[in-house]
Amino acid sequence: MRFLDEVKIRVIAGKGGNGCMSFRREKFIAFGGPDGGNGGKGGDIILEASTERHTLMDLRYRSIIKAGSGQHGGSSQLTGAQGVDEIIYVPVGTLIYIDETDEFIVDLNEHQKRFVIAKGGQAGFGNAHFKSSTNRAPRKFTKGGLGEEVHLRLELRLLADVGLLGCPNAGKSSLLSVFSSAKPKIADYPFTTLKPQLGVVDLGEMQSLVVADIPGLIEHAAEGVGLGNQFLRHLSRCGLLLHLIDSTEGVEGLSNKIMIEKELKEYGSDLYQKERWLVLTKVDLLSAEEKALLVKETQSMKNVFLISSITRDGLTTLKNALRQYMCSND
Ligand SMILES: Nc1nc2c(ncn2[C@@H]2O[C@H](COP(=O)(O)OP(=O)(O)OP(=O)(O)O)[C@@H](O)[C@H]2O)c(=O)[nH]1
Ligand SMILES: [Mg+2]
Repeated sequence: MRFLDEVKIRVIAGKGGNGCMSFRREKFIAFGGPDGGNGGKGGDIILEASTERHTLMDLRYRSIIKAGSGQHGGSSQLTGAQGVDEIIYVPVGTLIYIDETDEFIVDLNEHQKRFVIAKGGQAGFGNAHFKSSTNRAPRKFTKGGLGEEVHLRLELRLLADVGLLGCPNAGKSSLLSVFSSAKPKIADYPFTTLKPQLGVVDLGEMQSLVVADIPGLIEHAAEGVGLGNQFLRHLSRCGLLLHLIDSTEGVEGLSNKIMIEKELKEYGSDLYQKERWLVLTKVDLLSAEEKALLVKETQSMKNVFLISSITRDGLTTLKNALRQYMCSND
């Protein structure tokens, strides 16, 4: 299944029901008077965030979404029923934009947060409404208004505290799998991860944090190469990025670091400016000398961690640092 994190839809709120033109006809009453009822208001289009949705996938097949129309008014002052509202459920973290202008409208960043994106048309008035002391038999009535119509772009940005960043095969998903109860796919070929995944890391003492694992990045990702930069947006809400580098790559690993930093810069200053820690993975594959050399090389750098998701080496140290980071950012 494809992960869909951007979708365009057209929403049309319901039409208002027309007012009715009618006069009371009763056997022994000569002039019964106007009794045409008002129409019902058209249904609204409402967007609502839900933790039960994880992608925008189901909206892909619903490019036009309409709310119910209000019913017309009837005689005997009968008011038409209101049109049924249409509620569109989206994942928590969905941003709503007007497609044509790219105007940002709302960030549905909390479960059950709602927003009326298109209002239903107003109800028409029946002729009874226009009755006055000077006009006792109005023939006037109004039609219901059209519902609002909007073209929207919905963009999903995952809500995570910490984002994992790195080249394909760096060991991102492996770290997520030992850190959290998430079960991402892990394999020794690049681009195993095709869609972002979240995992909750238990830090103890009632504390937890959400980690986002995104597909691997390669050179020119910011211009759309590989799986492109579409997934970088999911890191935009993370406070901290863990930059994972395969420690067995040696010097080449360092050039990958520079490459990824370049991609971040090109994607936008926001990501580049985020706090970033260096995590050297797969240290179980290094000889004692190689490991010692790596420690020496990175000695002067701040926030460097050497880990192995297989032997669990260094994981406690990393977790403790994350706990401290979360406490200081509370
Ligand atoms: N020996 C060893 N192998 C590891 C370790 N971490 C990951 N691997 C292996 O490295 C390969 C890639 O791991 P993944 O976790 O799938 O890497 P990824 O960064 O998620 O890769 P993409 O999803 O393709 O971007 C797999 O074969 C893992 O078993 C580790 O700490 N030690
Ligand atoms: Mg992966």
